Amino acid sequence: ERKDVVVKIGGMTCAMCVKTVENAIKKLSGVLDVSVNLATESARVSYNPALVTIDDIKRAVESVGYEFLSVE
Ligand code: 9UX
Repeated sequence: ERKDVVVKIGGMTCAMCVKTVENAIKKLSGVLDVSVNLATESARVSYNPALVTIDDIKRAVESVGYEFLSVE
């Protein structure tokens, strides 16, 4: 199973921020694909909902110091 969400993220201001957030989300097993966009301050995440929850993604973002604002 595969689910796609777009998550609004606060606090990213440079390309390194983007990489940090991308890597944090990628580390979760069950995440299939991540693409973080600085201009729109968001991350598109494809994941297996049997293995990963939105709350896991939230914790991953917050653990590296950024804000999880909303899920679209
Ligand atoms: Mo994006 Mo942070 O720089 O020191 S990684 S602002």
